[in-house]
Amino acid sequence: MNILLISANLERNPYPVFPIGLSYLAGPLAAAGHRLESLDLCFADNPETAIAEALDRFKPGAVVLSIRNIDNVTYPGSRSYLDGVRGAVAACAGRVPVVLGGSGFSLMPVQLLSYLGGDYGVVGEGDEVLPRLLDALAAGESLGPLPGVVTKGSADFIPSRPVEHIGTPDRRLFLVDRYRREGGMANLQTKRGCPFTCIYCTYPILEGNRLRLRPVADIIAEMRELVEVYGVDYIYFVDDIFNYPPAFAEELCRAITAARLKVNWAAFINPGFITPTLIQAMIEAGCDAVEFGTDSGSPFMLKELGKSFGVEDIRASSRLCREAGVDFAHYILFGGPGETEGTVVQSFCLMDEVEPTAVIAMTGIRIYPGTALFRRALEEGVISLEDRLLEPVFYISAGVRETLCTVVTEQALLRKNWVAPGLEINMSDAMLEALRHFPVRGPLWKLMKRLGRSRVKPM
Ligand code: B12
Ligand code: SF4
Repeated sequence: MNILLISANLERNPYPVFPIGLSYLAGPLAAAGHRLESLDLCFADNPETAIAEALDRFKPGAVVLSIRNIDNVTYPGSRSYLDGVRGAVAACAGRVPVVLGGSGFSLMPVQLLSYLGGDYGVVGEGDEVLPRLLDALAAGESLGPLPGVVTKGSADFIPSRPVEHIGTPDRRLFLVDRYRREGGMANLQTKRGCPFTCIYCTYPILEGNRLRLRPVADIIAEMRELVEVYGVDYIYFVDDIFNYPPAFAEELCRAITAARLKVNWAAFINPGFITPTLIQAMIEAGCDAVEFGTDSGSPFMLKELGKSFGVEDIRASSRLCREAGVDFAHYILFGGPGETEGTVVQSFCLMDEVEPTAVIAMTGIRIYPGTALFRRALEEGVISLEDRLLEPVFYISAGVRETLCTVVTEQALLRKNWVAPGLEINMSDAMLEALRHFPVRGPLWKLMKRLGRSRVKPM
């Protein structure tokens, strides 16, 4: 069967992100005998016209539409992408069966299938479920309940089993070079899953809480292909946590070094699992920037948010990065349960002390079904069971609900290394567009160091 793979992600901030999820599906679908074409709406002048043209020419038997993001998870300044996705689905509807999937879709699959108007949805990993679904459609079989599949009108679904052998994405149909030019990098996944239990986080819901590691040899081969075939010189590892388990991260870094690949890279890091040996191994392997999912500088808030590390880990891991000369950013999430002006100040103080290259601050925490924060918000009456949450609702603790944005704005403006996307501090669409013209490789926040040090003495 002809299958059209559509990436519906139009977001170009902080930079256009290669549709790695869809490229993971291309291999298994081609192996099942389907003929594939891809259409990336990020670079289409008019997405709906581009879809109509592709349907007329390629005449697919099914459309596979990937929904990476449903909104920008930013408060204030929230932006929903759902109208655009709905338009893309409508451009196919009635002409060809449409299967929806992707991380954004999987967060609220039943509601989204109904709202967006597709025929089928796949929840979570599509590598094994999607070929099964398309085989059944191609054979004209009536669909019994397939694990991982939501069908139009159904109110529930049976969860699928996690993929045991994570393969290698097939990028041949996709615009690797365009993303390299416009986004500056490629992306790569070394494992799936997160065993931790931060109260607001969807990653364990999306990828499962059991770690599944890819064979190191497969990762090296994929990196080599990116560098030698596609001319990539910067990679972002999209793992939920790159440095967990630490032994695997170290083994991988040693293998990257041994492979002598001319490539630099960045990744999400947990402050709890960094040792001098690991950071050295990372740097030798080409790492030049890390992003810590720190969330708070307050010991009380770290506990409330369910973090697996404490303030001492934040201090120690920051010191290791500074001494090793690797750029590092801390992500701070303000407004969680129990946040007060006092705990907000503690986060500013700790960041002043550990002097990261950049601090990325979010005000308010988006509430997603299935998380502990969702249950807490229900108990507190912040949301009700009737709320669909397709349009984002943000949790902001009662203690700072009225003042959070003002306090964070005042304090962040005093510091040169703070970025607060929701408050447009050191980050706006126009600024990102301008920054892209600088010769920076890797995350744009690395440019913050050119702005010089903070204007305040540590609080
Ligand atoms: C790494 C990451 C980033 C990195 C990306 C770096 C890079 N160069 O790639 C950075 C930090 C830049 C980033 C930015 C953003 N991100 Co982000 N990111 C992630 C993360 C952790 C992994 C994404 C990934 O690559 N996964 C690996 C691939 C292989 O998995 P996948 O895409 O999910 O695909 C699988 C399945 O979903 C499925 N599938 C995919 N498509 C389809 C289609 C069909 C039809 C089917 C059947 C199946 C299917 O099969 C695939 C293989 O199993 C996810 C959280 C997570 N754990 O998923 C958030 C996540 C995707 N990000 C999210 C968001 C919101 C953003 C931003 C908008 C945030 C912001 N305001 O800046 C931006 C958008 C950037 C952009 N231009 O699109 C949200 C999206 C949810 C939402 N509310 O919309 C997520 C889910 C995190 C969350 N909050 O829960 N992100
Ligand atoms: S915030 Fe990080 S460590 Fe915590 S559950 Fe999410 S991915 Fe895991």
